[in-house]
Amino acid sequence: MPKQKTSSTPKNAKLDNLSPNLSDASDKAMTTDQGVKINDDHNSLRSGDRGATLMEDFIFREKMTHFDHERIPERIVHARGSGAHGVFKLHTSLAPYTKAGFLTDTNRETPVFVRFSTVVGSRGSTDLARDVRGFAVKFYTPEGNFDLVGNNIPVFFIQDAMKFPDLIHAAKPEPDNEMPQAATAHDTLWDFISLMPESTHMIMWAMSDRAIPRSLRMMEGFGIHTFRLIDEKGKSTFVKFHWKPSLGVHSVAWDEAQKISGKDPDFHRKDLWEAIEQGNFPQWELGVQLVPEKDEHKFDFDLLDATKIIPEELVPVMPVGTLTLNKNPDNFFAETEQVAFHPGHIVPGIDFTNDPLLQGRLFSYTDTQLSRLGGPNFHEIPINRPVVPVYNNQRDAHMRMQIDRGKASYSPNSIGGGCPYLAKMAEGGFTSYQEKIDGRKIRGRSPSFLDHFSQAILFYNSQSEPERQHIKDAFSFELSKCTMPSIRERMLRNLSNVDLELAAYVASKLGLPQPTKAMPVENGAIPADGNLKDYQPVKKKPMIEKSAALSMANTVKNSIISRKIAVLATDGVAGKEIKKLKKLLKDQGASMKVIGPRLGQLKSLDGQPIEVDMTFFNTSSVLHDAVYVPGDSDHATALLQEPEAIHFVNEQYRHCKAIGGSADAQSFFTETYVTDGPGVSLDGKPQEFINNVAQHRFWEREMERKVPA
Ligand code: HDE
Repeated sequence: MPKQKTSSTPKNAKLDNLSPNLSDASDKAMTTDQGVKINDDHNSLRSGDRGATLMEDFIFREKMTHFDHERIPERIVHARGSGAHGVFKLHTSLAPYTKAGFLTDTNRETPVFVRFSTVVGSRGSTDLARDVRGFAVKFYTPEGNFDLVGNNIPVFFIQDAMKFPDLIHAAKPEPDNEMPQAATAHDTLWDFISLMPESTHMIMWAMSDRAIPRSLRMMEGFGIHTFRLIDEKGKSTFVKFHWKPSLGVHSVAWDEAQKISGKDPDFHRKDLWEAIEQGNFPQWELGVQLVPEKDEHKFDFDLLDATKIIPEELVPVMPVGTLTLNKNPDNFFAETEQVAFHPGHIVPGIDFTNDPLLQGRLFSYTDTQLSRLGGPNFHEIPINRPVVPVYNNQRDAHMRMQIDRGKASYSPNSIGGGCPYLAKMAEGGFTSYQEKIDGRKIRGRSPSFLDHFSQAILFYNSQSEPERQHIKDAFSFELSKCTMPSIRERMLRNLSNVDLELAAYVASKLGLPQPTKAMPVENGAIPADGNLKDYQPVKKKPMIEKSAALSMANTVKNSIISRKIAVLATDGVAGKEIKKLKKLLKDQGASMKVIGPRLGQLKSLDGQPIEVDMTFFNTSSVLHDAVYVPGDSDHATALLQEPEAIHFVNEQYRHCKAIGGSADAQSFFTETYVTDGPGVSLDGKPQEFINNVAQHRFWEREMERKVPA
């Protein structure tokens, strides 16, 4: 048997804290877990050719035992994820506000590991579910690990962590039949949402296209909660963290998302992996919104309320550094699955606020790792290990890796010379911000948390016309899947407080009477003997009417980097045209795939063979960003023999993508729904086509013409 070369570790950006644990079996003999070389791994030990297997077969038993225990519990939420390594480079020092080295030292490159995730689905569920995306970043700093455990939506459904188990129980598949998987369009979720008016702002985002991203590389990220930055002197400044993607924020169409879920459930995961393999390293700018301590109460919302944003018009986002993802994990399980994030992993220079959602999270994340990763030593798993050594008196427990020397495992001690000693502040010892707190012990909510609609209204008012239509359609879709009329009606009452036209549209799709005025809502958060008045939602006049940053229509649209362009072809295609287009696209960072009736080569008009990358039967229009149909006219007519090619182009039209064609491919287009209009260039001008690709989508097309693809 020849020795097989296995894939070896890529040479770039190997993280120092992982390297002692990297394993590469190239040119190595197989061994047992005890290091004994194995001679036969295909046959178990048995008594004679046809006899029973022997208990003494330690090689079989070890292999099978390990296999039997391969799975660990998946995350309760955010089970489906994709990770990547990268680096964070600061360009603007925040030294006036914080002493955290990675936010003050512009010469530093901080290694990071990022995990993106969906929230509701199981580990094997589809990437394109309508859902919030997790955006969790672990910074391995010399002062210890800092985790920014955020989402791609800047607010959250609930204000108090106490309601999180309820929210998740409602969102997950229903308990009697475990359906539907990775979907919110069902009774229990909307039952809960309709009884929790505080969720209205977030549900507007979740029903918007933000919940169906084109790519994990094209999403914003948000720390959501207000945190604190702490400077050398102990002064605190409130901060919200933002990630802004260099490729802009883009989404797919809902019909497309549902089809991708069937055609390629790994669509996002694959997209991230391939971009990194191809050297199209995804990038984000880290931005901060800073609010001086004295301005804490200057807004018409509470900074501690996680259902609110600080509009960028009130406090601009200051870009401070760049995150670049440049290396795929070597092993999904060891890294992406075992990584343990925690909003409580902070470093000197950063501190918490009293946001009741954040406060609850500070308990939950360590607790969940105990059952998910099997004990309190999960920080020793290579992906979780800080890049600095760890010294303390924590000892023992499952799977302890560190071998602590000496007799002293307590403090104070004299036997160990008092070590590990306590670090003074001047040498980086963490001290908590000394916030003054003076209050009664209560279960309750501050009246400053009771405005549940103003920012939902602000969000809706800030959307472009097509974005609003998508929100209307999403509510109509989701609520139509609820079987209980009372849930739909209650939800309409909440929507009537956001926008009457929105509520009326959804009502019309649900066959319900259209609300003509804002209707009273039910608030399930009212305690049994609580003061009802205190818990009624209040509506304030928002400080601004619209915020440009909330609409994806205003995002970056200047690049075709990493876009996937389909070229439909069959025998007789104009080969030179394809090659020219391929070069043009490649020069501008996009990739082109020839899609034909079979794998192998096509005979081109000019005699040059054209390699087919994908076929009409193994790919789909929804997996490509744009389509081009080359000439000449005979080829275009021949292509009409492929019904999948016609469907391909119609579907691209329906999903509002750029469509290009050779001037002599007209005969093909006459048999499709594609004639002219925004994003359609059929006169063989490749640069015009490329400019259209950079625009991402032409949503206005949906308003004009419906295509039954
Ligand atoms: Fe999480 N969340 N969460 N969450 N969360 C978890 O921790 C929790 C919340 C977020 O890629 C769990 O390791 C509570 C907000 C991300 O590994 C768990 C509350 C935000 C990830 C948990 C929240 C998040 C998690 C499950 C309400 C955005 C995935 C497995 C107070 C700011 C991290 C785990 C990864 C994961 C609890 C709300 C983001 C159970 C109690 C708000 C990105 O500990």
